[in-house]
Amino acid sequence: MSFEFHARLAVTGAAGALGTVLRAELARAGVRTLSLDLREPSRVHENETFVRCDLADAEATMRALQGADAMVHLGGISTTAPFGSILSANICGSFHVFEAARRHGMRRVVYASSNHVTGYYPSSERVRPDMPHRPDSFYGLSKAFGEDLAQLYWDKYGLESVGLRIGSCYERPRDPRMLKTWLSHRDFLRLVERALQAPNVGHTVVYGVSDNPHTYWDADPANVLGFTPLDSSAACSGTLPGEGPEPERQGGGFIEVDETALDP
Ligand code: NAI
Ligand code: 15L
Repeated sequence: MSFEFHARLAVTGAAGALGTVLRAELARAGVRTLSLDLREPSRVHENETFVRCDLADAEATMRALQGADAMVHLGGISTTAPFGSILSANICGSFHVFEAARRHGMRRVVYASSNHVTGYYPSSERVRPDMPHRPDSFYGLSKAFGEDLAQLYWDKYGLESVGLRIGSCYERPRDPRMLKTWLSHRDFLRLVERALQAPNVGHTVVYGVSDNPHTYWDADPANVLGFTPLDSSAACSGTLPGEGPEPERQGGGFIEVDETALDP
């Protein structure tokens, strides 16, 4: 991995699963990192400054992101949740983050979008990033908002961004659906590195998925970033509990959740 940063990289969602994986790699590469989260990460590395910050708080987010040259925006709610919490953490939070990037003159934002932007497509369909959004949840809807926000900030303010529609990023696939959606940690790190460093991305959206034998998505657009996956779920096929019929819709379990029923 060659994270060639001479300036400072901001990482939101630093204490989360992917933030933890990414910051460990940034620390190994000696990148100066400005980390934000609601909660303190279990470890703060050398070359890293941690700021506790609620992204729903515009002023605090603006202040916390001062001095960063680019950003990987991972922070927010990462699953289905009532609309009120999605609104503050993901929708307002992403707006504050992009606005801070603009005001502080950052050169690029890498945005952790999600496959749930298109989770309502049938499992039988192959989906490309340029096809219409079909979110499967308020969560997926907030990620669709984030992608459009990124497009607006590119068109209107020239702030470059890459939206990564991450599949299922875990150490190993955990269920049969993930045989199709899995993104290994190693491929995640390589994808983020390319998203930060590929030239002239404008506003680009790609699916983040490993080289699995079958997948729902056209992963080729990620080639424009110079990314080709190294890992595959093939070795895990036949080893997972409950292997059986695949979900009818790509979003799997997110389809079943009625988030309106979650609201207090
Ligand atoms: P995570 O839930 O482990 O981490 C998210 C972090 O954001 C948490 O540490 C949380 O404290 C922080 N956060 C939540 N609300 C916040 C707020 N208002 N202000 C500041 N920080 C806040 O999620 P994970 O797995 O690390 O995912 C990172 C990003 O990637 C998320 O945006 C998620 O939606 C996206 N993603 C992840 C996938 C995966 O397979 N892990 C798949 C698709 C998308
Ligand atoms: C996501 O967007 C979630 O953040 C993650 O926890 C997984 O559920 C993943 O999608 C998935 O679709 O498997």
